Amino acid sequence: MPNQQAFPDLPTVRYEGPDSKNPLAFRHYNPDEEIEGRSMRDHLRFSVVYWHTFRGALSDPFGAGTAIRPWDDGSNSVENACRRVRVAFEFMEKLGAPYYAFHDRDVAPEGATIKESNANLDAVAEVLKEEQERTGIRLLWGTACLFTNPRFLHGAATSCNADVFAYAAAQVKKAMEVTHALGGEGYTFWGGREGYSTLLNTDVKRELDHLGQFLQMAVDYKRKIGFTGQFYIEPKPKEPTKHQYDSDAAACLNFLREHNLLEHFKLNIETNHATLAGHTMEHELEIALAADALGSIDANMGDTLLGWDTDQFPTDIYQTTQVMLRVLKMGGFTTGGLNFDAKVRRESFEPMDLAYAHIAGMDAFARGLKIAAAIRADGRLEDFVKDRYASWDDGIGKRIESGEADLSSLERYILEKGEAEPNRSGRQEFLENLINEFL
Ligand code: XUL
Ligand code: CO
Repeated sequence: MPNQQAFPDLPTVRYEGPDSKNPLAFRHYNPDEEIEGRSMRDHLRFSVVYWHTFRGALSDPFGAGTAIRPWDDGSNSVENACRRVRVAFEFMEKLGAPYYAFHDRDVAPEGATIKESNANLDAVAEVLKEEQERTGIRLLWGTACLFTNPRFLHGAATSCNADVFAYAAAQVKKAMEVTHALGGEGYTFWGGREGYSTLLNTDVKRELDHLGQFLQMAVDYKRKIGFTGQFYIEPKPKEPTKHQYDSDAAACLNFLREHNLLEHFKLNIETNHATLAGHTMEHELEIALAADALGSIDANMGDTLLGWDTDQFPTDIYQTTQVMLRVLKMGGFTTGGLNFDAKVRRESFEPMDLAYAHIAGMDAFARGLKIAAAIRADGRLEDFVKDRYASWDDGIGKRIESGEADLSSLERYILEKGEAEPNRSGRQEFLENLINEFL
């Protein structure tokens, strides 16, 4: 039974079907319902983030935090941190979220020394472990916060100061150990300040090489402690820096390839980061998929009228459909999941807003999953794309794909043929209308 402390007005959220008017029920997320032979729970693998949901004060650059969190005494004590863990698990259990994710410094307070910080983290990890065992909720991934403390103002692994690199390494070592001890299924590297504000003071080549070394050390240590979770890199183009090195999926893949790290990492793609990079989310997912490197998703959405990382809860069904089309195309998540890296608006300051927000996100993705599965079952979209490339299935196309052609043989072919037939229509509007049939 869930604890009944911090969320007295939140019952265990249940599926009531599309006609329900109960705002504390799911209309579409029916965890045991099978889609393409797999339960919705296993398709979606929802994860609650600790940082926004339990540490976000709802401040913005112009104003103080507005969040009302009666269980939190606002202190930096380990006791407060441990109480918060119980609240987090009460919330996640009532919500029916199977996973969560955290940074080291979200769950436990930073001490005066790294030794003290490690002891704090160990103390809180004990409670995390207890609550994981009590509820069956698991850790999707852990990570280290290498961007909040002023020591990281020039970056962490890409800092101009070698001592800062060493500090970050020590912090990652500990965060990985704790993630491992908690049975984490992954570990994420988001380069909070791994980039630059101006090139005038920056040795790009040296910084990138340091980042490569840093990640290699993490790979080595992972092997040493027998941690088998998946490593992820999370692309983001800017904010807080002017430019982050891991700016988008393609840049991350190139970096990993250049530093011989590709086999050790997959990508954790975040919707609002994709749009900040000037891409659609589906573009980023396709690029990751094409390299067989799509690992996990930080599920949120941005606001096209605002130029920053608003981290809103994903409620746009068109977008969740596009995402789930790619997840299904991949054959489903293995270690990854849909991690709600999202925060309620500053105006949504009551504890119950956390529940409404997650229910909205979960239902939007459940609907996206159902719609995506229906589009796939219908088959017209897939057939159209397949057909569009039919010229590659035999004849000259097949010879090119199989490596049998060269420039001379292609010249002979086209001299004989005379002209390349104009291709068929791309039918974009027809396809957009086809998608709308299913919404
Ligand atoms: C920042 C962001 C991070 C990562 C984890 O924009 O998305 O919270 O997900 O460090
Ligand atoms: Co994120």
